[in-house]
Amino acid sequence: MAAISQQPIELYYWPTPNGWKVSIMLEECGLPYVVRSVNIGKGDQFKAEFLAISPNNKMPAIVDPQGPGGEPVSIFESGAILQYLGRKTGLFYPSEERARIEVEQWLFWQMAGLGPIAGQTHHFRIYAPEPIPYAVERFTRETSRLYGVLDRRLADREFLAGDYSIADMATYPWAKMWGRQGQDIADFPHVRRWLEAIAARPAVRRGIALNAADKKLVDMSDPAVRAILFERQEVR
Ligand SMILES: N[C@@H](CCC(=O)N[C@@H](CS)C(=O)NCC(=O)O)C(=O)O
Repeated sequence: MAAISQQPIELYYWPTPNGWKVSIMLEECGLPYVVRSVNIGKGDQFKAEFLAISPNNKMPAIVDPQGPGGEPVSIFESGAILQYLGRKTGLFYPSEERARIEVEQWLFWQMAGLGPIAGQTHHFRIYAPEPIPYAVERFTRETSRLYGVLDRRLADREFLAGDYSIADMATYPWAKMWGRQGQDIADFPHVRRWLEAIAARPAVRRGIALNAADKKLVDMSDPAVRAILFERQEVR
């Protein structure tokens, strides 16, 4: 393992699937960290100091006071953070090129596929102000297709890409929410087995439990919260 920073990493975080990817990785690696809460229901993601780190106004983000060359570095986008932490620690992200390609394919499959599609599925099934059947069907069906891809991938292997890796950590927090995505896990037995194996990991439990009570602070039926999350376009 590479030398690990003794100064805690600052984790800009709110307890959601994208936040959990990074809290799980930090816990798995045993890296010291401190949480900087980003209450996305209150609009913390639009504060100038956060935008300086994460210009896309989304968490998670990190600041590692001992980044490359011993100098601080900030990173946004959960996939980039997982890769960085994997390189920094030498854990859960192999350095051998073929093994790394395997992990990256599935990491990017989550980042560009399952995450955004399942996010829209949540939106149209749960948060849209009125039902739009075409959108609900379109995203639910595409989510089903992605679970099918995941199930076939997991049919003959324990984890997505070789050993347990950042690809599994990125995918698990979204796949564990299959119920909200209109899926029946009985249709995907290999996914179910994999979800259970990952859920049993103590570091995963700690990562998912991180500041879990904060979730109650965001009431998605509150018009002010909905305006921040679904209508706000610019920094004011
Ligand atoms: N691609 C980004 C997505 C992050 C993301 O969507 N974060 C959401 C919460 S899960 C957020 O911060 N939303 C606040 C907003 O949209 O204003 C990543 O993986 O880091």
